Amino acid sequence: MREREVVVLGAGGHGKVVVETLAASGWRVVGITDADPRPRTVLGVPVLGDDGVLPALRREGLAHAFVAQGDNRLRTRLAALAEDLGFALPNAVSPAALVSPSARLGRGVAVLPGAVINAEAELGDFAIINTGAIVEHDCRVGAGAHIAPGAVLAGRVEVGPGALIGAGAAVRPEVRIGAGAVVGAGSAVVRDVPQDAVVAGVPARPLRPEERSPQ
Ligand code: JB2
Repeated sequence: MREREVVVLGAGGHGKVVVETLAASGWRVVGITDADPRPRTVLGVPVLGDDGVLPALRREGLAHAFVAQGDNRLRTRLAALAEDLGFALPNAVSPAALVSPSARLGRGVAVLPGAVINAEAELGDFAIINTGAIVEHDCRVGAGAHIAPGAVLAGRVEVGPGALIGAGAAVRPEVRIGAGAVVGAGSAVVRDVPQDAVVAGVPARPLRPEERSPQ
């Protein structure tokens, strides 16, 4: 009876989108946890408290959790917490996304409305493919990475774990983006980006620390 029930971790902007995406794909979202535990509803779903309520939910037989945090590190950390508590982490795949039957998805992955995942692309655990993003054939998106709205990864691009590809950025075929790197919104990435680098612009170039906006 409870196999299509899920709790969502995060009542913010991403949480909202995830709640709708899960509901549209046949899940019943029974509640949300948030660092701000005040009772309220988000799109009609109750905020049950902070993550301290998760063990009780698990004991009551709830088996699934989805971590809806845009911050890559926090999302990955909370996913480990939820799994340690014994929750399974399903994917949230919008029925309005196009996912190739040959694409491979890990667990806890969000594929939001209008996203396209093409042939034999691989999406690592807890990745976000945000609204309208395109992940072309044979791309590999690492665990905990985020491809922001409208970003385009051309064929065979590799995005390392925890990297962020900003909204509307475009990445040329076969380019490799290192783990934890950040690509600014609207950038055109035409060469490899090292681990933890921050790049932006057309073509994308490294940003000095004082040029970076706070994340
Ligand atoms: O440890 C936590 C925790 N820390 C912060 N556990 C839980 N369960 N919740 C936590 N939060 C809560 O996450 C905050 O109290 C807040 O309600 C929520 C984060 O909301 P916010 O709207 O600031 O960010 P977001 O992660 O939902 O969305 C960001 O990333 C998305 C991908 C925004 O930048 C969005 O615009 C973006 N689309």
